[in-house]
Amino acid sequence: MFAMFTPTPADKFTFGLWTVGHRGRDPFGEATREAINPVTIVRRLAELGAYGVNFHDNDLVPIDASVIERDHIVGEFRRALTETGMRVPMATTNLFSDPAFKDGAFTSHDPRVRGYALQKTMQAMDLGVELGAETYVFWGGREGAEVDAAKDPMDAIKRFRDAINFLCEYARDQKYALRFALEAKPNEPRGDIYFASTPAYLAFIQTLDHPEMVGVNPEFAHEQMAGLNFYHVVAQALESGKLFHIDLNDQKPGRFDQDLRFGSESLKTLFFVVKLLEESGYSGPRHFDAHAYRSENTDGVWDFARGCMRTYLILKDKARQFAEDDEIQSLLAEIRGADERLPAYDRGVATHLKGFVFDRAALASRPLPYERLDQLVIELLMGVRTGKRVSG
Ligand code: DIG
Ligand code: MN
Ligand code: MN
Repeated sequence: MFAMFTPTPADKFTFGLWTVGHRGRDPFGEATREAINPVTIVRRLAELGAYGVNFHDNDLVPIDASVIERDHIVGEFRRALTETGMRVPMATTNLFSDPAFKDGAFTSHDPRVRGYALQKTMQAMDLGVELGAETYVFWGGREGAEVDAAKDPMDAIKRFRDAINFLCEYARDQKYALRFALEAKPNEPRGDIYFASTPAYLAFIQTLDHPEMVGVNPEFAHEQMAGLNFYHVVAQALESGKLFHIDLNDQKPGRFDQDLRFGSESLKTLFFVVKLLEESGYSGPRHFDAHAYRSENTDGVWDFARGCMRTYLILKDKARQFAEDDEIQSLLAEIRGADERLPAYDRGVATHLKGFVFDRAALASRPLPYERLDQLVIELLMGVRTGKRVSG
C-alpha cells in the first residue's frame, strides 16, 4: 500500500528553494535551522521523487554576488540538475526583501525603484530561462500600502500594468518562450496588497497588451486568507485557460500566511482541488509553496516535503475512489438531472421563454440529497468507504 503513494517525477511535484530552504526565521524569532545549499536541496528532493525546483533570483545567487561567484553558483546548480534530472519549471524575482523595495517595486512612487525592479526582473528572467524555466511568477509582496492617502490605487494599477507590459515585450524581444503567472495575496507583508485575490488578476490580465502571455498562480493560503473557496478560484482560472501555475500549501482561516504542509488542515477543500487538477487535465507543476514548522530540525524539513507529496497522492487516489463509488455517482446523477444546456438566444427562444408558465411549487419541491452526498464524501475521506459499494 505504501508504494501507491510514493512520488515520481511523473507526478510533477516541485518545491521552491525557499521552501525546504526556509530556516525558520519569523517576525518574532531568529532562524532555528542551518541554511541548506541549493545543490543539496536538488539532490534531496530528487531522492524523494520530486520533479523540479523553483527559485527567486536571490535564493540561488546572492544579491551582492560578483559575476565570477554567480557563474560558479549557477554552474554547480546546473550540474546537480543534470546529474539528478531535476527540472526548473518556474522562476521568479525577489522584489520584496531588499529595503529598496520597502514601498513597492513596480508600483513604487520612485521611478528609480521601478526602473531597478525592471532591471532586476530582466536579469532574473535571463537566469530562469538559462536554467529551463517556462513559467515566470510575479508575486507583488511589497506592492501595497498602509496609508491609502499616500498612493492612488489607480496609479498603482497603471504602474503595475506598465511593468508587466514592458516585461512581456522583453520576453518577446529575447524570444523567450516564457509565460507569466501573477500571484495574488490580500495582505502581508504590506497592510494591504494590490490585486488582493486571483479573480482581481484575472480581470487585470484582460487590460494588458499581451494577455495571452499572462495567467495566474493561485496560492491556497492566500485565497484562504481572503476568505475565498480555493476550489472555486482554481476552477475559474482553469475555465478561463489561465491556470499557468499553482502554489499548494495549507492554512488556517483568519491567520497570517502560514504556508503549512499541504493537506495538514483543509482536507475536504484540498480533496476537491486535487480532483479538479487531475480530472481537468492540468499539466503544470504541482508546486508546494510551503515550509516546515519553525520547531522542526533539518530532518523534519524532509518529513515536511515527503508529507506534501504523499498527501497529494492519497487525495488523488480518493478522487479515483469518488469517481468509482456507485452510491456517490448515482446521487450526483439524481441531483444534476439531465443537466442539459439552455438554448442560445434568438427571438423565438426569448418569446417562448417569456410566455412559458413555470410551476414554481414543483421547482421548489425537488429533492436535493446533499446531506447524504456530503456524508459519503466525509466517509470516503475518513477511509470508511473505499469507492466500491460497501455495507453499513
Ligand atoms: C509567496 O507566496 C510567493 C513567493 O514565495 C514567490 O514569489 C511566489 C512563487 O511561488 N510565491
Ligand atoms: Mn504564502
Ligand atoms: Mn506563493
